[in-house]
Amino acid sequence: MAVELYLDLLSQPCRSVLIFAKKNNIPHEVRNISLMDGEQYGDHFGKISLIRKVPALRDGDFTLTESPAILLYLAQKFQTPEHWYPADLQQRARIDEYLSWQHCALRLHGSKVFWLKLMIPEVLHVEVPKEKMEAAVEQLSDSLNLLEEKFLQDRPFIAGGRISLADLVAIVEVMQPVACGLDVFGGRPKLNAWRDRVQAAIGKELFDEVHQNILGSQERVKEMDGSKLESSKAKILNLFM
Ligand SMILES: N[C@@H](CCC(=O)N[C@@H](CS)C(=O)NCC(=O)O)C(=O)O
Repeated sequence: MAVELYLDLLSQPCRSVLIFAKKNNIPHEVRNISLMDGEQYGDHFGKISLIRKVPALRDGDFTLTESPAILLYLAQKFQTPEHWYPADLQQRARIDEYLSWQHCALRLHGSKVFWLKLMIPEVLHVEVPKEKMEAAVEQLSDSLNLLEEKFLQDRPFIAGGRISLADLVAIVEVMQPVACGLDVFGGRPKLNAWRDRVQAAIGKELFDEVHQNILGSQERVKEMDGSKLESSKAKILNLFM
């Protein structure tokens, strides 16, 4: 039976889940939840996830939230190739270490730049002070430094010689600030080379297909109706400003 994946591809963790499912030929059906239209607050989605965030998974009577948990569930249930989450204790621990770190670092900082540079001024029509923007770019830069210096070091991928869940979760976060026009890879040859390896391991076609929406954001904001975000506006500003 196919698992149901509740996704909005503007969301980084949703992209990692979809890439993983497609790359590994996991039988799945996508249920689109448009965050811009507030569909996460609907009655049906409330039965899938009380947290009301995407991604979420339904497998028969079983429901699951949180992308690392979903990725690990899919990897174990469908016995995906070992390199995604190797049996070796220390390689596995390296992946767990990255997955634990990234929420409050690369994920938070990349999202913040995306919202401050694009969504808040262009869709919510709130001016972002220059110092706030600069501080957010600086925080993101610190996280990217750690990705390069601590997590990658001189290895081709985070856990060693092959792509793992850690690289997948990392690349989708790195692409978020790229989507608002920030030159994330400039002056970072190590990050550039890693991105190329990750893209090649995923497959360029799949990578581009899943990132198509988010990479069109600078154009799409022009048509977005900010009033749809009115009920979440205070929460968003509180989180990022
Ligand atoms: N820790 C969660 C984060 C999920 C999350 O923050 N999802 C966002 C989109 S990236 C969401 O659904 N936001 C909707 C909302 O907060 O209303 C994961 O890794 O899956």
